[in-house]
Amino acid sequence: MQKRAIAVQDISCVGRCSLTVVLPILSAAGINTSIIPTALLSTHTGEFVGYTHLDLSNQLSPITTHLNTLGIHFDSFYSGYLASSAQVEEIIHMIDQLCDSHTHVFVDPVFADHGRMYSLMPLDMPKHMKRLCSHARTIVPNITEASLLLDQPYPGDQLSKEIVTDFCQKLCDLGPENVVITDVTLHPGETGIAIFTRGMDSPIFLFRKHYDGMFHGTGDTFASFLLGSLLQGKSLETSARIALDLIHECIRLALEGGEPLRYGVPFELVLPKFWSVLHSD
Ligand code: PXL
Repeated sequence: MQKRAIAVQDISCVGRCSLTVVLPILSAAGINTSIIPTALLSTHTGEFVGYTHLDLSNQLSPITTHLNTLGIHFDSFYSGYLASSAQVEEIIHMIDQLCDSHTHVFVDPVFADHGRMYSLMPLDMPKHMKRLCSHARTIVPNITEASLLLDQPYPGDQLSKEIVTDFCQKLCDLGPENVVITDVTLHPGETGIAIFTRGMDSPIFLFRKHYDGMFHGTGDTFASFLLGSLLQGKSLETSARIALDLIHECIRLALEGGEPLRYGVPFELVLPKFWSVLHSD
């Protein structure tokens, strides 16, 4: 039976992030993917000026109420970028209405990167997002979001294995079983991820060559590869490894292709590889 997911995040018309990335990647993984848009923007909020922003909060409850009457089972509920901190309550309500005990609740607490909150993000978002994380089975913060969720200083280039381990343990204590932290740099020239499941003493670290630059939408792209792979039955570690290799290749292709980086990464070009890696043992 085909797996079914529902992705709850914004539509940014241009810039390859959130739903315009999540939907094709989960579909390429063979997942029947529904969406609930949280906001409609002309572009993402990084490196563009003059973008439009329509908060769709007033649609969330009516959509949820209607979908609830359909009685469908979602194998995964995936939340990402939210238009306001008030939307967190709506998302928790959606989880209550649309998920059952078998639904993999996957939360990407999208609100900050490189030590700073995104433009338009209310300052109380980390506090609210922390509540949402407590409802998740898996969360995928970057290192900036991890520190803000835990109300810890952003470690910057002081980051160490001990700090990442502490963050992973404390994030698990909020409720999730799995934590994957992205944008982990312990040594110059390398960036990677920390993969942690409750009960582990320390995370599994995976590193790849570091590319300089701001790569918009790569958190959403990484998370979508990870979830697609998890839903196809791969383990957390294998899925995270697949997602890391693919996002690394996307960034390499973005730099090679020469398109301005604000237009996101060419994830379309690695979808055939994603499909074949999902179908190999
Ligand atoms: O990629 C995260 C993201 C999603 N959606 C919007 C954004 C961003 C990051 O800047 O602005 C609208």
